[in-house]
Amino acid sequence: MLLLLFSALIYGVESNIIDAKICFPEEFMFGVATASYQIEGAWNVSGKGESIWDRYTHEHPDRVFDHKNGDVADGSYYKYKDDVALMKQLGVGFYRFSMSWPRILPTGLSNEINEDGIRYYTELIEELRANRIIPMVTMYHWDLPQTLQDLGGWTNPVMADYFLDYAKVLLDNFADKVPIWITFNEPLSFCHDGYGGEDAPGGRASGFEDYMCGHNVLRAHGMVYDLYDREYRHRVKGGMGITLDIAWMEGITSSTEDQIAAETARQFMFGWFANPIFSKTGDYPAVMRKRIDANSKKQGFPRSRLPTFTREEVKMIRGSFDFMGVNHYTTYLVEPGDGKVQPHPSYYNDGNVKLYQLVDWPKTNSTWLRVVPWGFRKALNWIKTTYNDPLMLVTENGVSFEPGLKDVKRVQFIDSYLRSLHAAITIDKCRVKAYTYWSLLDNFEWMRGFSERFGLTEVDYDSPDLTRTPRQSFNYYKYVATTGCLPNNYADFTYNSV
Ligand code: GBH
Repeated sequence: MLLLLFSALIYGVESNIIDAKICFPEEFMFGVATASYQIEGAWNVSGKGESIWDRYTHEHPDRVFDHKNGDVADGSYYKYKDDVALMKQLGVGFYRFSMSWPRILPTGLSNEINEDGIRYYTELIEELRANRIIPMVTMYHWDLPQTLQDLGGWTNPVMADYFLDYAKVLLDNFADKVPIWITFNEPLSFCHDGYGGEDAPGGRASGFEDYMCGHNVLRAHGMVYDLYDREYRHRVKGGMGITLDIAWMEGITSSTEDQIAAETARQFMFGWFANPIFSKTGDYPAVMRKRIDANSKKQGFPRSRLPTFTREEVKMIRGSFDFMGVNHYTTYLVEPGDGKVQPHPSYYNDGNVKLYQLVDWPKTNSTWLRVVPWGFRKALNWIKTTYNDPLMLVTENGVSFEPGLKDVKRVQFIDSYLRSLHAAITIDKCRVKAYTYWSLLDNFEWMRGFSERFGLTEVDYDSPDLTRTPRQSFNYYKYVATTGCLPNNYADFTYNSV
């Protein structure tokens, strides 16, 4: 007995020496993220215009898993001070949130500014600054004004001009108070899922409208960066980038075919938007150009379904960043598809790869999301080598589990992904300067409604005041955000511990 106790003590001491504490660099920042439609509610209050998500969820409640919508959501339009108080308690250095285009410009156009929209975001930013939390603003997180969708939305080239007008309103009002700007959140998601799939506006013209959307979004991004560069940068302190989603694509075997398929998948999913902005050459990835041109021809189209940039556009878009925003959640295994060109075009047929996830990768509450921490490190390294070592901010990483305050699985998820990130930074020298957990709060999870919970904070949607209660993971993340280190034993972070 004594001997056992003694050896346990030795083991404890030894393991403390061996497991040196994992700490992030001094200047590394921790934050949390949300997005306007997912949390604000107040969908038709004080002059706000209708967005495509308002229209879509109202017209097609059946398409949303729980038939719900963001009309009320977390009520953050009213409760933003509670949200900031939570962040203060959490000890994060910054808050990534998005501005609602139709709340600021109800018709989408800048000749009519909704003063209440400006007031709301001004007060939110002031509340953050009063609590020493840096605002990081996403200009567009998917809630396009419906009026602009009536013109074709992102498939219409004119949208780039209207986005530029909108961006100018934001910069005129907030550039001196907001140091970090993100033009778009995940163009792959809102172009492909929105115009080629099931998300709002529900275009479902994959292989066609999604490419048009991507093209106009890239042009819009380049134009807004150029505006920032010319008219704001010299008088404000800050920078601008774009946020792209990278699911890590790993060859299913080390065979050449599988490795090529994995690289093709990376180019179609990430390179589509990253290559025009972050590569030395600019423009679309060669493999996309080649495949979509060839498939279009075989399908009898007189021109490629993938639009072409002018030489000036390639130049304008190339290098239009101060940092790369990276969203990362999960990993897939890749092998080549059947190689057949279908008569009916689609983005998936153009890419022609098969994606898998292993059954022994831990499940979450989202079918697409399995827990694969090592993919994070690989993804960051691939970005580092492919795009010449850009400065990166992780703008989202998170996980959904069933409701409940004792979310030890979420603690495990964050801890394992942070270890992977730490290795990428300290061992591989990836230049990552920030990590953002998605999300501060449970929120409206798009087509999954409120059925998928990503929050460090639980929201009780049955209570009249939408009560917010910190989960165990909130306490864990508080330790990380305030110390910059991972706890040696995260089991210490029980629900009652803070
Ligand atoms: C992020 O996207 C979003 O930026 C954020 O708004 C969202 O709340 C968060 O993820 C959590 O989901 O259902 O099989 O069709 C992450 C990338 C791309 C992941 C679309 C889910 C749909 C898969 N997302 N994808 S499926």
